[in-house]
Amino acid sequence: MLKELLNSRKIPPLPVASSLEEWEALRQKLLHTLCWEEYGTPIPEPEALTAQVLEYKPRCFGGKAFFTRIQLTVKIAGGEISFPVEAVIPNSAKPVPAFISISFYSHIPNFSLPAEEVIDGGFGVFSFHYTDVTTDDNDFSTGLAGLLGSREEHSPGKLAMWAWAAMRVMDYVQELSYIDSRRVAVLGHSRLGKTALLAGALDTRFALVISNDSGSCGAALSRGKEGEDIDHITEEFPFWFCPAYRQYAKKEEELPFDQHFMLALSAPRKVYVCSAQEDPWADPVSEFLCCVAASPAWEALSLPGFSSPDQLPATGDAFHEGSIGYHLRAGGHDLIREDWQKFIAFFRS
Ligand code: GTR
Repeated sequence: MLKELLNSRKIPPLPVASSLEEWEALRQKLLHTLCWEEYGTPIPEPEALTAQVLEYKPRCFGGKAFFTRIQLTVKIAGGEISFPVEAVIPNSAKPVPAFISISFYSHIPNFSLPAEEVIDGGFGVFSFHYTDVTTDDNDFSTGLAGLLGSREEHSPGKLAMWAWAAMRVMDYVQELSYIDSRRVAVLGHSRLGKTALLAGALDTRFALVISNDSGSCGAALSRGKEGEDIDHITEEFPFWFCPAYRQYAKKEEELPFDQHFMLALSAPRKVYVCSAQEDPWADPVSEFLCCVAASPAWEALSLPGFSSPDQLPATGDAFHEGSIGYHLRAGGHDLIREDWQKFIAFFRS
């Protein structure tokens, strides 16, 4: 039944490779196509990066963790930008794994980040507010956007800029002695879930890539998708993408890829997709099918892919056995404690 459903979407077959070397070359080609057509060409690496500690609390959550707030300053050819990053890290004798959260909030904890629970799980968490990097609108004259020159057909959109910022946080994190930099996940919800997927595709330092309710142009197949489609999203949020992407509005069938390519770009690392039952705009079915369709990338490398049953999941089901994790949560479009609990369990597995 699932196979038929997927076949009915008529998505392009995913190119795969059986050796890591071949896959990396292919992955770069696929990444280039996705960036060129959808998110815009990647922003170059920075020339310099500095971090200034603004605040440090050696003991929080009863002494289980410490808190820091730093100001990250990044220099690129066009100039310099600066944005704050907050972190809560377990007070541990050994380096700990961590999440980098691309966030709608400026501070932690917050409604979407149960920091104490993350600490208790043995993880640190770094978080930055996405609009501190560049605004979420058509203004390309300020913040990071203002440093990148004129906006052309294939220039990076705002998702690519926020993804770039997550990579700069990783530049900082990988130098910290108290973090196990081989175990750092990138995570975001909704538009920031799309952003997390792109960051994970661009930067293989992320061991796990987590998309929460990212939907259209994130973890959901575009072909046959319910709710938000390319026409809606490029009409309302043209600035998230490169201008050229608009040509696929109502012409999904002409895309040379579908979003399962995006999920596959995380291979051979791990990726997690979370959907919410009352989120038809994102379309949980198209997110689940996208996981099924991305699975061959791992399988070709003799890694476990997506161990899906032959049916759509019931609410609460999580598939943790493979390299792709998935759960469908009851309730609406949100990132909540229950989601974090599943991410933590998956990251540990
Ligand atoms: C919606 C948008 C979605 C999703 C969401 C969000 O308005 O249509 O693609 O990203 O915003 O970011 O909250």
